[in-house]
Amino acid sequence: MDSSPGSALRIMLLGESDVGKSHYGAQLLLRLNQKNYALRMRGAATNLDAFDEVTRALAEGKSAGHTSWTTYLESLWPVVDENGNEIDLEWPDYGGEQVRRLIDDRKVPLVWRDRLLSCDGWLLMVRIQRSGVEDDIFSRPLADILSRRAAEGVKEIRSSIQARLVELLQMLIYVRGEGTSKPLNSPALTILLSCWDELGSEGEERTPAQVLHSRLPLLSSFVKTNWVDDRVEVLGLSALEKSLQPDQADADYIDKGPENFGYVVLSDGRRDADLSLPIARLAATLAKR
Ligand SMILES: Nc1nc2c(ncn2[C@@H]2O[C@H](COP(=O)(O)OP(=O)(O)OP(=O)(O)O)[C@@H](O)[C@H]2O)c(=O)[nH]1
Ligand SMILES: [Mg+2]
Repeated sequence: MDSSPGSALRIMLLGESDVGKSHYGAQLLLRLNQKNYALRMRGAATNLDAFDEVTRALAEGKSAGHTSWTTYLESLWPVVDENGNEIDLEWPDYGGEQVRRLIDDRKVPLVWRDRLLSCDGWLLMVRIQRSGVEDDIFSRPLADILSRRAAEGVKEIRSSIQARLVELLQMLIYVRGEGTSKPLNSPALTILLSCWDELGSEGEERTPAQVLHSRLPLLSSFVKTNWVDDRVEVLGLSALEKSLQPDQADADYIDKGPENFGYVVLSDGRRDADLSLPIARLAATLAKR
């Protein structure tokens, strides 16, 4: 295999804990090692430790555990696209707790600042089924919320997930020094609605942008207002295609192999087994600039 240096592509994968970052990483690796997808490996990947445990669990038809919150690992995946463009993909895996802290503390530690400044595109993973729009000041009048919380004896008003994600994006845009006075060209952004299989019939009837608009309207309009149309994309992702258990093997997974599960939902709602498409498309968008 050829492993001459390609053009470096740093993707900042952003997602709180439990959105599916590690399982996507492991399934993506399996896809990249096959020949029939938009991206494929052209040399030896380095630093795959982060994915070993998940890959092992999936081969046994089980799901793996959380990534320790202090972990931050970056692996280098030399890939080539269908047009022969060689790309060195830097792919991170980390405990999503770190992103939660960025939002809660409203502070971006230096290491994260450096990562954000040097990356080319953002891939924001949102697990829509776990992102219910709770009551917050964006969805209901404050007086309503206060009276309900008082009745329920709840003291703290937490912002909803969509408010937190908007806050995260605002913070990151600020760190990159990109003002929002005009729509953003850079960084290109892909919102990946993960665990799409959990949506059931809604996932069959709606496109990813429609799901984002109906479930997380604040995030949807923030992105529409602040990004140039062709620099942002909303896709669905089901890295596993179904729920797996940590302690009970799924017979189908063992029979067919984990590489035969998982799909991406494209903007028009079509499903595609090629889990490398979100990255291939982001790389193509970045190449256009
Ligand atoms: N149904 C379904 N479950 C999934 C899918 N992808 C991941 N999961 C499950 O979601 C849970 C979280 O996935 P992880 O990949 O560990 O999430 P993470 O973002 O790496 O979480 P942290 O390591 O805590 O940051 C696991 O129990 C997975 O089995 C999917 O496509 N469909
Ligand atoms: Mg993880």
